[in-house]
Amino acid sequence: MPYKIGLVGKPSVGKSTFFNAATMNDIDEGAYPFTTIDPSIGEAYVRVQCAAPDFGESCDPRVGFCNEGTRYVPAKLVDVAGLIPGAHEGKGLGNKFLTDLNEADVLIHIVDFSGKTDIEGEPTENHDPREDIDFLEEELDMWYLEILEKGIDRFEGKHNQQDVKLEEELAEQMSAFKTNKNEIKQIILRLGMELDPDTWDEDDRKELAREIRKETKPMVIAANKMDTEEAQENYEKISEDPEYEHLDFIPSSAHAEKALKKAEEQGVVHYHPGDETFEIVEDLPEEKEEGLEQIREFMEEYGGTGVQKALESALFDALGVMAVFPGGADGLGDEKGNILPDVFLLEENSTAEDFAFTIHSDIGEGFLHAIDCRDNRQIGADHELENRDVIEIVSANQ
Ligand SMILES: Nc1nc2c(ncn2[C@@H]2O[C@H](COP(=O)(O)OP(=O)(O)OP(=O)(O)O)[C@@H](O)[C@H]2O)c(=O)[nH]1
Ligand SMILES: [Mg+2]
Repeated sequence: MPYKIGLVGKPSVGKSTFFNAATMNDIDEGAYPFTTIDPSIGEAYVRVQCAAPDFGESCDPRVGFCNEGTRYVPAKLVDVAGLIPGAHEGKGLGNKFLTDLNEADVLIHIVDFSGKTDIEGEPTENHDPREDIDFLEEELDMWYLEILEKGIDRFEGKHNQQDVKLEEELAEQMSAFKTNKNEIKQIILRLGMELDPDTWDEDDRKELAREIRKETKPMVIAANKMDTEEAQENYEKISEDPEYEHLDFIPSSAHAEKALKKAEEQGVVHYHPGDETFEIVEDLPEEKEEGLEQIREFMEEYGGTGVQKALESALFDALGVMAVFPGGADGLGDEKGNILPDVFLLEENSTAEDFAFTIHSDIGEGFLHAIDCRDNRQIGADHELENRDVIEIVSANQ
């Protein structure tokens, strides 16, 4: 299953624009709340340094593409409806949003840094983006808390039965969040709480819900609409605010990314998504050239449009995945001679055997050993892989 990145935020922050820029789709964007109602899923790409050049080869990707040693690997992106305070009680589009969101393994919180939309996404002036950052986390926590409370009730209802374990009941109730009993138990103990909900007060419950949310829905923040002066001023202020020091903001402009991709399609510029700048390759009317030069100024200041960076930060930093290439000790080509056609994204600390199961369950079932193609060393089932490893799996089921 490919990883899914979800876009969250209040209405009108630019989620759909970001989605369109990253996936080259054309879903509705609008300066009014709840432009989006039904979720869209599209294919975006994250960059991985290709392993083929390390072997003096160039690759033939089956999916995605490779550009001068930078491999663009597909990842799913989900755009959902906006969320407003009180969503967990059904405000706005309410729980529908939350259910759609559960599809995602990791979130990008898109925040309108220009301050030109209020907390419900209606036009205004001088809105403080910090309010948006706080409310979204709170809203997600309340959603988790509600489900956690149901789990606690479920446990208490079975209290007199033998062999009922708290962590099992909670994990069962919260299974839609892709958690499990071990994770829940670890979080409870890490918080210094007892495995007995009778000893928990309201704050304990809330803190537990928050920690489970953080663990199961890691998140990065994209400071969007950074092409506007107001957003740049807010960014200066907020990045110096000690209360927000623990968060990493990725300055972004979904507008700029979309404009550059369109210009690339029209053959007007050379731009590789994620690059810090671009090249104009055609004579343009003055107005159009000026528009592009403004985008360039912004990109040079912030190191690109931020769209690609946000996607990669979500997957590689927040979720912590790595890229592993299936290869062969006798050469990197498959049966048709294609060089390193595949690359898989796996959780950090995955083993050679996990990798075999990711390729195919049959290959995993028949796992004998693996070979690290960089030094032709044989490795065992439990050997932990590293980012950009090239691995041959030797399986009885090949
Ligand atoms: N200046 C600027 N405006 C942007 C940017 N991204 C989006 N917008 C504008 O913000 C408005 C809202 O954009 P959408 O993409 O529809 O926002 P959304 O978050 O999907 O909104 P809902 O679907 O209603 O939740 C539109 O007018 C966009 O043109 C950006 O990077 N810079
Ligand atoms: Mg939208």
